[in-house]
Amino acid sequence: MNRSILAGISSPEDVKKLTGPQIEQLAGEIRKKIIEVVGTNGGHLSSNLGVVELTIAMHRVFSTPKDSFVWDVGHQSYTHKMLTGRYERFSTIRKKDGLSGFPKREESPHDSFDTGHASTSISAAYGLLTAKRLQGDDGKVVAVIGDGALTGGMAMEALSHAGQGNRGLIVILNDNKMSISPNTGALSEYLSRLSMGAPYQRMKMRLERNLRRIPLLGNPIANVLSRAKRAFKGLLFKDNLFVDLGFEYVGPLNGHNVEELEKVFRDVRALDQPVVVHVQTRKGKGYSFAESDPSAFHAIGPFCYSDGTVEHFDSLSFTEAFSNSLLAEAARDEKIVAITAAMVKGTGLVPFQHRYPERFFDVGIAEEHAVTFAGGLSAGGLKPVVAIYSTFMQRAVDQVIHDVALQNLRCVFALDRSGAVPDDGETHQGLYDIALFRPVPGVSIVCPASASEMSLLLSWSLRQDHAVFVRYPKAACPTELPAFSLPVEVGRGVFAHRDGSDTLIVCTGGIFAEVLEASNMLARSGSPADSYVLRFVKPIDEDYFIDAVSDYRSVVLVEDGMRSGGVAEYLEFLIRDRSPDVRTSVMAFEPLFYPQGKRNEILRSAGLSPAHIVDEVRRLRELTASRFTR
Ligand SMILES: Cc1ncc(C[n+]2csc(CCOP(=O)(O)OP(=O)(O)O)c2C)c(N)n1
Repeated sequence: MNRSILAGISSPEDVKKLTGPQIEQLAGEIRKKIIEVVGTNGGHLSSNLGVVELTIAMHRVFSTPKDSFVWDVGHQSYTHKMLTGRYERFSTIRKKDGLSGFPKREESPHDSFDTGHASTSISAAYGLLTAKRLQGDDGKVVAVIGDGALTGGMAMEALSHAGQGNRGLIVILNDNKMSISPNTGALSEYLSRLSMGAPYQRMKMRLERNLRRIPLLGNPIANVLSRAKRAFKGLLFKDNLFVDLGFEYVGPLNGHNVEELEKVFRDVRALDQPVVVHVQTRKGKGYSFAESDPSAFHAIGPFCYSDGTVEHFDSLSFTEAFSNSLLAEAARDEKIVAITAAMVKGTGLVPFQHRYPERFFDVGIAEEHAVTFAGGLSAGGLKPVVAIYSTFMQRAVDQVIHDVALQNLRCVFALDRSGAVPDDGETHQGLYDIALFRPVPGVSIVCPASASEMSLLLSWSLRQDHAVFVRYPKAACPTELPAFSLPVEVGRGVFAHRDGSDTLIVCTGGIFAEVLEASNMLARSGSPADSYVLRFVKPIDEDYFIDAVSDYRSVVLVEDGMRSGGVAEYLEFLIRDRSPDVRTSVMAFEPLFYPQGKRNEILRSAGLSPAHIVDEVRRLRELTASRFTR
């Protein structure tokens, strides 16, 4: 057995010294490690297996941190992490206090920009490059972007800007024909058509580089040739979007051939023009289960190596509850259409897609477009349901305001992964949606606490003539309670438990499971508290709410979103104003970025675990008791 090469790599300089056979061995070891660690911790498997050779070739030609790599989304950066001194810690990836599953500047000088959301890499890379040049630094900057992320509007905006800039930005387009699911849209078909002309591209680039080395005459000749080439290529290969935007274009290349990649990267490194290097890779390469179903292994929980099976949980998730409720509504109303921005599986829309293909739209990684498209569908008489993770909906705040709310268009926004989001870290937390959308005039926000509330509230949402957000966490639905089946009354919540306690816990639906656990702990200790689930974050029937809380001595308000701008903060003001004798306390996320961990770890670090809720109830009770005995 050969000695491990991977274990001996402490920096990219070590990668540069390897011979051909050693590189092959290294690629095998990296794949093995990725499969082993993702099998244990969960993570992004398919995308990482696809870029092993690409990353090795990049590190053999470029030298980070003098040169900079910007990984789009960053979910494919595992090989980069292992080659840049993080092999020893790799098994901690995505765990609390461990390595992040995404690039992080604070983690390593080799990570030049934090990513997590798609389509940012070209903008960030162009910014880094411009900063380098303006400060006399000749380091190279490489953006690596997938064909999925290229469908995002930001990527197009950045190409348009950087193509004009004439600085040597290098964009590696990692084309595996997949987003999470097969990539959609005209752009993806367009990339397939670009597969002609690779040898021509390489020959031309070498010729141009050699010409430019000739003193005096070289540059003018190369410029004439370059112009002629564009006209010639226009005839031969029709147009090329990247060339039209001002980039040189090379490719497509075999993204698993390190030698070929290296040669081209060396050529490209010497260019001082923006260039797109089109690389074709196989998503999931080297693990048969991931190769045959890359989508299933895109982002995956712990799985069994030998048969690729994932542990299955019996309990119904909020995503499944949404999926079922939407199907039931869609069967009753053919005006309902569903939209996703490249997250058909994650948002639970696969059954809808199969049952109603003509009423289903995957718009690609294009949240802004998804919302305005829904606005158009709504103005045209349909009932759009846009299912987007809370964190990605941040992209579309203006579209909600300008293209939906302002025109009072009916539209349902299903915000999956609201609240504390496990494993992915700061970039993926769903903590901001309430504070972002509560101030928007005319919209409603509802938070189901269970599967039956999901069904009732989604049904209510689809009967409104304005925009409604339905927000719910990545979690199992808690046990049903009779209160959750009570009919929806606008602006009013329901008492989950009411036993005449002097303390009430008020909560948003997404954190009811933790409130329930806290209530049980309090009941077991002989000092129960009542609990009230808001259902509505907006609107709030203020009179009804004040009536509901004013019998209590103390009220603890718990919210799975930011304190600032949240509903709990607002209700606390309301109580202080209208029922000043009631002592209140708000438990919500503080203005911090919350790092990765399991859901319960994140809630614990935010002071929102069941034990924290119990402590807060007790603290408030004691304060209240001392006030009343004084
Ligand atoms: C704004 C935004 N929307 C959605 C996602 C979820 N997401 C993560 S990776 C991915 C697919 C990326 O596809 P591609 O860029 O082709 O990379 P690949 O995984 O195929 O290597 C999506 C949709 C995201 N990270 N950011």
